[in-house]
Amino acid sequence: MNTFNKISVVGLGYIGLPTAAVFADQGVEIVGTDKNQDVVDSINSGKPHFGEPNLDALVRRVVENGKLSANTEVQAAEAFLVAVPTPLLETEGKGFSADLSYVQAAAEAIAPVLEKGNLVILESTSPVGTTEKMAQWMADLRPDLSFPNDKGELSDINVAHCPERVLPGKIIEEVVNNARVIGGMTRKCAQRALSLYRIVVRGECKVTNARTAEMSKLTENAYRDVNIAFANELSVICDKHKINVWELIQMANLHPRVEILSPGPGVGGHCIAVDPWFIVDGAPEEARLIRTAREINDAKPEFVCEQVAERARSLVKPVIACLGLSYKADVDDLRESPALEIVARLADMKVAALLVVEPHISVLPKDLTDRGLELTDFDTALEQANMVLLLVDHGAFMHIDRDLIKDKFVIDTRGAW
Ligand code: SAJ
Repeated sequence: MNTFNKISVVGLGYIGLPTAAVFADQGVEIVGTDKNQDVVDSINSGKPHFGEPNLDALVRRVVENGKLSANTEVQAAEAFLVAVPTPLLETEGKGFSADLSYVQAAAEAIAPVLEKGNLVILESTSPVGTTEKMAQWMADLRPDLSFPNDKGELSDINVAHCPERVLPGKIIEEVVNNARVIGGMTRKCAQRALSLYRIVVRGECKVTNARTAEMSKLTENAYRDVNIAFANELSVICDKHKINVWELIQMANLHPRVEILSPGPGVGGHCIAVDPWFIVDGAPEEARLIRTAREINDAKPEFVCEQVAERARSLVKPVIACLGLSYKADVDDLRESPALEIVARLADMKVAALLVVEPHISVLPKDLTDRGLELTDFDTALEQANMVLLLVDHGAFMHIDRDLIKDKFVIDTRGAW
């Protein structure tokens, strides 16, 4: 019961593909599914469809040795790992809720191939109660099988939630070494999920129920969001008082029980800027601090644009080198990126000519090309600009020759220089 020879991974994105590859590397046969044919073709040719340190060689190896294959249809397996997106849906006037349509589609795609004794694990970050819903969606399609929703410990199918918690840029290392929270709909579900993760996870594995596991993941990201909001609010207050916020934080952090995070141009990525809304949506009256933190972080790009516009107005012909577009340093991921939002806003404000530098991509996103912007290399941008706006603290920007910027207006949103 506790050995898994064949696992199906549904959704081969930023989480699903590395997870599939790490299991495959331990000798488990992995059949991955993605509805995007290009993603499937790319993986079957041994190439990941996005950049992530150490992923290329790993995927090539497991595809070559036949342990990982991809498909657009879900195949029968002993266990199913669901790693599909749970994006935000705007709820009129109230904020945002989770779009569970991909989880539902995954459940409906798994249901026809389910067999008695199978285990289904939801890894996607989800609002409290989603694992139960996923089980119910499968149960609705398979009245011949019993699920934990009504048969509890005796169910034919086991269902659990084990949220992914890996940091983009360190995914391969963290899939293996991070502690995992394993939430079963029943104790048996949790024990079976535990035995599955033990194949690859070296970190501590904590067993709990599905709802606690769901809330645990949301809590981790909301905790970080609230702490970054504190730093971002400080940066706005310091701007008013003409205090260098970086110096201030360095001073305050000398206290043994103070550890303030770094202010920045805003909070991006597909996790921290998203997940706290799932808590707010589930408890709108109660989650006041968490909502406010989201609003503070979301307001930061506009604040940066105002700062830039004010400086630009003092120049006759402002030309701004905008350095970095990704949501954080040394990744190519532009999802929910505040840097991208800032560049698009500045283009709309028409405050200056903009030179966009992003060493991790080769083509600008449509949002920016539609605004007539082009990708420029670092050296050319520095040469032509009279203002420099550092938006992402990429390693490539850190060893800059100070002489090149000494006569330019510099706005460093990351406190990196
Ligand atoms: N940021 C700041 N100041 C800071 C730290 C971060 O402005 O002091 C900004 C970053 O620039 C970025 C955003 O916050 O725009 C988020 O970056 P991050 O590195 O804090 O986190 P993510 O989104 O890459 O990954 C997070 C991680 N969660 C936590 O650290 C609690 C990761 O472990 C999760 O697995 C991931 O979310 C996820 O998938 O949920």
